[in-house]
Amino acid sequence: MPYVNTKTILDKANKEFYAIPALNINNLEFLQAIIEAGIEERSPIIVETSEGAIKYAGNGDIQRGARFFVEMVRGYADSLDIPVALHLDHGKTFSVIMATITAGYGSVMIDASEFPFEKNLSETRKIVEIAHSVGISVEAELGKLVGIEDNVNVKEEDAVLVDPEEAERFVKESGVDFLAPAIGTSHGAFKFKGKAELDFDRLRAVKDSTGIPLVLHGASSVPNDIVELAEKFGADFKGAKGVPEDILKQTVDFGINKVNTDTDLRMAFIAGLRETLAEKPSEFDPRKYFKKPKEYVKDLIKQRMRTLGCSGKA
Ligand code: PGH
Ligand code: CA
Ligand code: ZN
Repeated sequence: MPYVNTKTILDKANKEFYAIPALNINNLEFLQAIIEAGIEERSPIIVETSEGAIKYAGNGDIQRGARFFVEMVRGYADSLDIPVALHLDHGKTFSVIMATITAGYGSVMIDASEFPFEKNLSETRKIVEIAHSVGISVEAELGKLVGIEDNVNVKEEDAVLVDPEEAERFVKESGVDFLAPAIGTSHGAFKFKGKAELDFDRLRAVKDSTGIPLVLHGASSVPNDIVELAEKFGADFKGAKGVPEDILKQTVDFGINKVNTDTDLRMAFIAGLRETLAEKPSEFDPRKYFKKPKEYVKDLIKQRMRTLGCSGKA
């Protein structure tokens, strides 16, 4: 049960009321940490890459980057007995979406959420037609999240929460497999100035009207112990704040099945890297200074899998 279509994993989660963290990677070390966590928790795994990650991995060549990730993830998945899926996160460029479909990704996100509803719908429908014709599932987004999206800053005044009635029509007319409704989260490490609050009523209404697997973007919790550890070794993450673990759990109760997580992995990795560099100044073997970062990333993911209820579901 190695490399699978993302829909297989998410349809089961939807039916059985749990969620899977969808974990962003840019390189080998994050994948290794994710795989280890999945094995130890017996959880299904969803790995995702942004367009930026694909460009990075391909050294500027998107075909090469997409193929690289498919080979790497499938190479690991083939030797496992837990399901592993590879997903394109925030696909915005037709050529990148096509490169991932051709390379063998299990699902793609078409993020046309910055456009007006009708254009978002038509762009999404176009990708659904192409992807479904080759058995690949599709995620789309409704409403707009604030924060950094692959280095583009979406301003607070431009944020819009999802409209549940629009969501129903959007899902029906686009044929999309998974939907990301904007309910108050944002990307990055600085999500809330005051209290962390999400619009659960809106989330519940979207679930009731669509019934499909729902995706929470901007779902990192930015754990205090990680922030403190990184700051102890010289980082400056002043004001960092994420979605508290108990709120994440509540989103699952209201219908979230895929929990997009990038910032937390980056922060755990950097905390471990800073610690190692500070404590072992004479070390120059990268495999050794990646050891602690990978451990911290793995531990964070294992904890998240328990919170979301996917441990033991593989
Ligand atoms: C995310 C990740 N990726 O699509 O939504 O969000 O910045 O909260 O990890 P975070
Ligand atoms: Ca978006
Ligand atoms: Zn996102």
